[in-house]
Amino acid sequence: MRNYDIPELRKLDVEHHLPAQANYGEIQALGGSRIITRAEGCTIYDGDGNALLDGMAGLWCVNVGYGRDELVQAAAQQMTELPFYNTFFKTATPPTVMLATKLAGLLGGKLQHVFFNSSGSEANDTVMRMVRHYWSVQGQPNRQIFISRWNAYHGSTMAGASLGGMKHMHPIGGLPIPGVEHVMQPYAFNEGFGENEDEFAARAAQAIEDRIQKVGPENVAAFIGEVVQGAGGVIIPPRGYWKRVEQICRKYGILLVVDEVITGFGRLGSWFGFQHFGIQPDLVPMAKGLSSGYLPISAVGVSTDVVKVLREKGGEFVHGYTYSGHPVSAAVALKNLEIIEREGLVQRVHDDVGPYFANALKRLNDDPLVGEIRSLGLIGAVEIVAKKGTNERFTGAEGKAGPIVRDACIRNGLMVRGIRDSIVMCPPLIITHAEIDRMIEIIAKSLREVEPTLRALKAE
Ligand code: PXG
Repeated sequence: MRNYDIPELRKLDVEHHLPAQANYGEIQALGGSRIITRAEGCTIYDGDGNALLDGMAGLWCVNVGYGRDELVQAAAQQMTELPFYNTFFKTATPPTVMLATKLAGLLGGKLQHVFFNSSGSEANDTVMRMVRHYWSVQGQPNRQIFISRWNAYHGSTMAGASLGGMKHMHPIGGLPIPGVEHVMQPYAFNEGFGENEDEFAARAAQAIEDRIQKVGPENVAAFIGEVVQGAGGVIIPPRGYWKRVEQICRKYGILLVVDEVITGFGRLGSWFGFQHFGIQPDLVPMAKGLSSGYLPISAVGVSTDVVKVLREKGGEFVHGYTYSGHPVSAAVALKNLEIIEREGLVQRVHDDVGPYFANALKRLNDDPLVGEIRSLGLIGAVEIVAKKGTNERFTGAEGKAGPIVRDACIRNGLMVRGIRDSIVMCPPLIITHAEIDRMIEIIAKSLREVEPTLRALKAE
């Protein structure tokens, strides 16, 4: 274990480092970021000697947990043999081809082709260009529009953030770029509180059809959605929603893009979320759990129907990244998938830890601050309300409850995400029952600790 001069690192962090999605004034006032120095299993350690149970699998990605020597060895071996070669010059490398083949098998059905990138955002940029190109070469260049949902997260690049429906992201960089339409999200606790589940599913899906008709079906290229919205607050769509969305896409002949960046690789107890919901997308962006975050890599699964058009009419697809199909990332991803398979982690989420997590969360149900708990596989959320039995937030402090509870959880040894008035969890798939119990205990304790603060905020 290396010894770091943490106060010096924090000082240098302020002086030179601009972290992702941060308020730089706030980081400066804080005197620098928390420095995470090492991790093992489901636990991360900071430079001040604190151990934190990682309820977020890093950033929704470390599916196989930390400290996997096999992944280190896979990277070392590939780096020794061939650290880099590109896929631009009618060339490819063994791990890249093998990973594409492996993913085609896991995706199944018509999803038999894979385009590689380094991040989820890049994957969605690829989706946008490929889909528009697909329509254009078929003589339908007017099919430009992507229909997405408010509060969706599809990345941080110009296309990714535009496809995303995070309103606060749009002013930064003058987004969204043209050709993206946002419709209501299937967020029952907010948008459909007290509504019958089937009716809410129908209403949320109808919003998509209404928009298609409004902008003209002949102008619509695709619908894009996360199977379960992650960064938006772990929003699990109501029963029947996805089937309806699929039917609408088929009815108007538009492509269905299912963003599996968070939900892929076992998170919901299936290899991919679309399999859980029983739908057949045309394109599937994925990242994160593909390599369990050990190295950056993302992919877009593409159907044979789309590739047929690209092959017959597409000409050169002038798109790609230096690191598309990076051999070291691909080798690590292959080994990561091997671990997931060998240890039966997808089945484990489905049969064991997923249900255990759902049951453990129920212990929070009686807390006066808890408005709803929800989970699917190993992803979950706790909604924080001012008045039990309602979805009323703390007035004067709307959107602040999540971060306040999160900070208390961190003080108590658990890393979670606070998203507006909820906290969300997405632990490594290897988490034990005892660790799940600890997670719930810490959340319960933290809720009790912050209640006076939250009630005081209300009075503000
Ligand atoms: N799609 C989805 C569904 C995501 O969750 C991306 C695309 C973009 O991936 P990259 O690798 O470009 O980050 C993501 C990423 C948060 C948070 O605040 C979530 C993500 C990234 C950063 C922060 O919860 N998800």
